[in-house]
Amino acid sequence: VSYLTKNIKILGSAVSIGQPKKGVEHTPAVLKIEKIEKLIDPVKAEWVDIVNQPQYKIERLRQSPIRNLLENAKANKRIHDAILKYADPNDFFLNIGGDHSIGSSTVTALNRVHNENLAVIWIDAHGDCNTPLTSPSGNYHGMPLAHALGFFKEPVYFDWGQTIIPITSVAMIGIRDLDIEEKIIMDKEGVLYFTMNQVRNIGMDKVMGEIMHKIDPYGEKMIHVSLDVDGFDPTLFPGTGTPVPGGLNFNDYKIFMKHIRSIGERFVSLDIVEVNLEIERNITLMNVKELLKHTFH
Ligand code: 5AB
Ligand code: MN
Ligand code: MN
Ligand code: MN
Repeated sequence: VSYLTKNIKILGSAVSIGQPKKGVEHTPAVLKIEKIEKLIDPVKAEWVDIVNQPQYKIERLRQSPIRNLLENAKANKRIHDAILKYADPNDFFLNIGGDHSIGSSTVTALNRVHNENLAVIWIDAHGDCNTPLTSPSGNYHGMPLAHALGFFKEPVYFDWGQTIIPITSVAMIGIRDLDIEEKIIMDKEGVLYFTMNQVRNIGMDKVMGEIMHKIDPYGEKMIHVSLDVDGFDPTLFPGTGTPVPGGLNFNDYKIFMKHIRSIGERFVSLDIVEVNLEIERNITLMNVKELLKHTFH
C-alpha cells in the first residue's frame, strides 16, 4: 500500500526565532494562499493549523547559550502539542516551516505518535548537531538534531516532554558544511551521514540502499523525512537563510523518492523547512511546488 492513499494533514509552523533572518516565518501563510493542498491532493490533503511563535525577536547580545531561549522553548512546545493533537498514526503528516528549529519538536512528537518506532532521514547541507556549548552562533536551528538525539549534556535548557530518537534510527544526506566541534560530536556519537562528495562518488541509489539497511534493517520502522531545502543546491532554492553551494538536484531527489516510495505506507511524515521567500521568491516557490509534485505524485 502506498502512503499516497492516506489523508494528508498539513501543519504550518510560523517560526523564525531559531535564526536571525526574518521572512521564513511567513512561508506557511504564503503556501496556504498558493493552495499547495490542491497540488498535493485535491481531496485528501488539508491544512489543520498554523502555529505561531510567541514573538519575533533576535537577541543582539547572546544572553544564554541559545538565542531567544524562552521563545524557542515555547514555540517548540506549541508545535509538539499541535502534532499530538492533530496527528493520527494512519494519516500522513506534513510540517511546513519555519526555520529548522522546529525539527526537534516535529521528530520527537511524531516519534511519540508512532509508538517510538520512528526512523528519521535528515536532508541538509548542515549537521544541525551543535549543542548550546559548541554552537558558534547560538542559533537553535543549528541544534535541533542534537537535541532530539539527546546530545545536550548541559542542563536541559528546555523540555516539553520530548522523547529521544535513538541514534541508530537517524541518517543524514547532503552534508557539506559542518562546524569543527559539531563534526567531532557527530563522529564520536556515530551519526550516520552522507556528505555531498559521497553522494557524487557512490550515487544516491547506493546511499539510500545503505541508509535503509542501517536505520530500518527489519523493514518495520515508520519513516520521517526532515527536509531542509538548503540540502538542495542554492541555484534551485536561493530563498533560504544559510545557502551552501554544491547541493542536491532533482535527479538525486527522484532517486531518493524511488526508495521512499518502496517503503509504502511506512513513509509517515515530512518536514519542509528553511524556505525564505523574502530572500528570493520566484525560483524558490516554483521549486517548492516541484518538490511537492515529486513527493506526492
Ligand atoms: B540549518 C551553523 N552550523 O550552528 C550554526 O539551516 C549553521 O537548519 C546552522 O541547517 C544551519 O549556526 C542550520 C553555522
Ligand atoms: Mn537544517
Ligand atoms: Mn541547513
Ligand atoms: Mn538554513
